[in-house]
Amino acid sequence: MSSSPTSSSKAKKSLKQDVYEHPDFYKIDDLLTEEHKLIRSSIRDFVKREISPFIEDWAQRAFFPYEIVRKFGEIGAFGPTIPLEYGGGGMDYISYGIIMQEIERGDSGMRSTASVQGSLVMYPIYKFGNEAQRKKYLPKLASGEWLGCFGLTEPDHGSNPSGMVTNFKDMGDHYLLNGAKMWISNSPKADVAVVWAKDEKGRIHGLIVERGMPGFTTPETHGKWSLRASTTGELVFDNVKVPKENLLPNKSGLGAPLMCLDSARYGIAWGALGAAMDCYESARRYAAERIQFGKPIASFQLVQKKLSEMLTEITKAQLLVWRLGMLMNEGKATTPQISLAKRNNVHIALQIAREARQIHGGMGITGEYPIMRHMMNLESVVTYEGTHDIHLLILGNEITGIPAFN
Ligand code: TGC
Ligand code: FAD
Repeated sequence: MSSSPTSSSKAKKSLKQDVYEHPDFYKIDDLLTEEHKLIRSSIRDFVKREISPFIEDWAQRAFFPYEIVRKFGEIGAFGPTIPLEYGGGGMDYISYGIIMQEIERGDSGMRSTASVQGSLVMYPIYKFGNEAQRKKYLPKLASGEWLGCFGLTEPDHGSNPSGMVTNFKDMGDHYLLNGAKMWISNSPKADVAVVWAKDEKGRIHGLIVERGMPGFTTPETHGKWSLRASTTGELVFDNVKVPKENLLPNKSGLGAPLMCLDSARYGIAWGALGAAMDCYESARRYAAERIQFGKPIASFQLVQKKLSEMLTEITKAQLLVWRLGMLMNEGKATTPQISLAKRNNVHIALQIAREARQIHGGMGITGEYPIMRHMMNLESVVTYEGTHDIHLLILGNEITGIPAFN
């Protein structure tokens, strides 16, 4: 019987088994605590059990498995750094990063669901909300009873959110919200949306908008070739009456949503590394098993070059996020440091996915292996939360003191 991994039955078996173990060439595990390793193994087990066996089918069908929201709540994937009294995990930033890494190892779209809920919905309510808002929303979001979304991007204002036109007027006993947001992860299923809009003076504020408020709709965006297991849509506000108690009172201005983005971009730096490691491990195993010219393809220098370069970039990226996590724990991480890590790690993940795709030959384009799905997902990850070039400009501004955005 042939031992070729192109045999469909063997490929299916290996997909179901999900034998992933992470590469650790520089013994970075020695830098982690026992608690970090425990968190990693429990999330990894969850991904192997609840995501890996189904994700190819969900992605192929562009199906968002809504029941994953409750399951993420049960394993503590929502708001790991939010204090325990509000239902969060009360964990440090390395733990948060590890959770994002393990989930994105399974699928970037699944990580999107978790990081939007934690960093972009729970974080602003915790940070900029009052006590009544924290108590009302955070426990339900942490448990997965409610799903949230974050509305910053508009059809005509993506990289430049300060130009947003979504606005609200003070009507005495309520605010009247008008406008539209686009490309919003989770929106079609979300119970609550943290929406950024301008007041009558042009100042940006966060508002909590709830499903069911008349004039608020969330049309789904169809036809994506990326993040197909994540649901994406619009937020449309047509004279929506928002109660005054739904305004986040403790911070206004563009700095408020940008602070949320710092937290989410940090999680993405870890997450993209997870996708990169999955591609690398799959390519390493495939190269050892796949025979061409009478030998495993792993014996050819050009394949070894690809694998060596992948491991080099993964090791550098692992060190980068670990150090950044320590800075986050100390409250010392800066926005440009986060930009560097998000930009680098998503970039190397995309490069690794492309090289891994080549190592898998024709099999690399199928759903038998995770590569093509990771590659297509990463095309969104390199664009959202600030594009590759916007992060370059954030770094350029830091180096030179001259903003080159406009
Ligand atoms: P700029 O003039 O630099 O700053 C405006 C004000 O904000 C302050 N600020 C910050 N405050 C706190 N934390 C930060 N990180 C901050 N960064 C800036 C700044 O001091 C200033 O304050 P003030 O008092 O002087 O007004 O703003 P700018 O308009 O020039 O824009 C800079 C730029 C281009 C870097 C920024 O707009 C940007 O990052 N654009 C990219 C947009 C983006 O990332 N959108 C993401 C949307 S959400 C998303 O994609 C979710 S996907 C999630 C998923 O599915 O996983
Ligand atoms: P544009 O801003 O139009 O950029 C187009 C190109 O121009 C890019 O290459 C960009 O780098 C370049 N460019 C723009 N300005 C400059 C400049 N000054 N200098 C040099 N180059 C420049 N947003 C949310 O608010 N919430 C979400 O939950 C969310 N989820 C998303 C999910 C998906 C699947 C996707 C694809 C996007 C999501 N986004 C979300 C939106 C995302 O943040 C934006 O797509 C992103 O910020 C880029 O905006 P844009 O698509 O309008 O591109």
